[in-house]
Amino acid sequence: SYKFWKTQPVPQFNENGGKSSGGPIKMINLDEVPKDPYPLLDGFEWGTIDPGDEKEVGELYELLSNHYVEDNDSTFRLNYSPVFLRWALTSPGWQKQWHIGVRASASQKLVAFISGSPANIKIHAQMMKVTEINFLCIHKRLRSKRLAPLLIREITRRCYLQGIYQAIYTAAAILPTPVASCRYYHRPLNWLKLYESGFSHLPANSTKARQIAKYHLPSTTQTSGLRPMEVDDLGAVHELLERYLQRFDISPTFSINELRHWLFFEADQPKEAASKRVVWVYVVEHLETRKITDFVSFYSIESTALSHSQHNVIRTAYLYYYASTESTQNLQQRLQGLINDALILAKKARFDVFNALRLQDNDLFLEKLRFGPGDGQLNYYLFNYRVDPVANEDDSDCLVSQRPGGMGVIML
Ligand code: NHW
Ligand code: EN5
Repeated sequence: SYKFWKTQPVPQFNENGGKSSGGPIKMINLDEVPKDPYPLLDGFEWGTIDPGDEKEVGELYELLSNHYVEDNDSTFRLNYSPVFLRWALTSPGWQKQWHIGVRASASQKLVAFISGSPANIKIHAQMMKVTEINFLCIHKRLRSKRLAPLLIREITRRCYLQGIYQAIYTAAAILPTPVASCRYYHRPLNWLKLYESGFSHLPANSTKARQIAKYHLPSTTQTSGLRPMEVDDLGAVHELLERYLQRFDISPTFSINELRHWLFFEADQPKEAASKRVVWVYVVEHLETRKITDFVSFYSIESTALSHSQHNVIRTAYLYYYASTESTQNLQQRLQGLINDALILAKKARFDVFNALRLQDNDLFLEKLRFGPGDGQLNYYLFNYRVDPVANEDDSDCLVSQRPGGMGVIML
């Protein structure tokens, strides 16, 4: 019945048939924003996590690796690495006070967390500074005590005090009210391991050998001019991506500096972190003009296998941003080639599966490249902003846009 969410400036499920027009839901009066943190449960205190402090990142890693998101039947739990967390929490403009922890006063043990990171998004023609909320997590023994609403209220308060009145977030949970809802698709790279760990089933009419053959990939990439992105490509990739993202209903916009962080964070990492790489980026350089015509990227998250099996972890590559200069009539073929190369490169980097959501232009290649629908969906939400009802090509009875091309935002 959404006792908490009913009180928040988000569109409610039954709102006047979706006729209200787009814009902020509530104007925030700074005089009414509390200047002090909300009181916590007895025995607990607010703290922050400094992503530059190895010990504190270790504590956050410990909390998330044991208590963060699981799939519907608890076969796997997402296991974001410490380097990944540092990457996610240190984008340009990040603030320590938006990485909020809750500690047990006596032991100082970290028992809950929520993070906010600054971002800019474009909704239709409207540019907006927002906070991206992520890594909301409560220790399993502290669940169902209404601590989540408290964390959400506290980060909201801290955003308001910084003059940020809107937020974007994703969740598998269904809350009032998604702006888009995207299914996960999975492309096996190491089918046998996925099968042995309960990630993939053996279809009734197939055999292990046929499944392995079905997902076989060539050992070398096929797009001519494809190479790892270098720092000097940043300007070209920035231009390419900004142009490509323009046509989505909701999309992020990046400064060059932000894009350097999201695509080139690795370069700043100590050498010993190389095995824990988080993001892979490739560009296509035209052999004659030397122009960058396309790029593709993916990032790494492991999942812990929770039921005893011969495998402890699944290594997953997630499709991240990509862009192409190809015009509509050639885009499909171009993307099929480009993403297939990403599959080949991910397999070489020893990933077990390649994930993508049904958004952006992914419909142009998912089926052809043998991605299959997963059992999970990701819902996208905006806080304190109503979006004009979005045209829906799939299902006119559904409030939530399933139109794949409308969503350009990717969240980690
Ligand atoms: S989604 C990942 C969320 N984390 C997990 O699923 C980890 C495992 N689960 C847990 O740790 C990515 C707990 O179950 C959590 C809930 C913490 C999920 N988002 O404390 P109570 C993100 O990080 C509502 C929002 O008793 P709990 C995005 C629920 O509907 N609300 O539950 C985060 C109910 O409210 P209702 C969620 O199980 C976005 C209330 O929480 C939710 O002990 C946050 C119950 O609270 C979810 N994923 O803890 C919003 N799951 O109204 C940001 C449940 O129904 C908003 N709930 O009574 C913007 C803020 C910034 C604004 C700035 C302008
Ligand atoms: C915050 N920014 O449900 C993000 N994963 O489909 C947090 N299923 O991996 C929110 N259940 O379908 C994250 N295999 C929300 C996602 C939560 C995790 C989640 C789903 C997504 C998932 C797998 C494993 C299911 C295990 C049993 C799945 C089928 C693969 C098959 C391969 C061959 C072709 C058909 C599909």
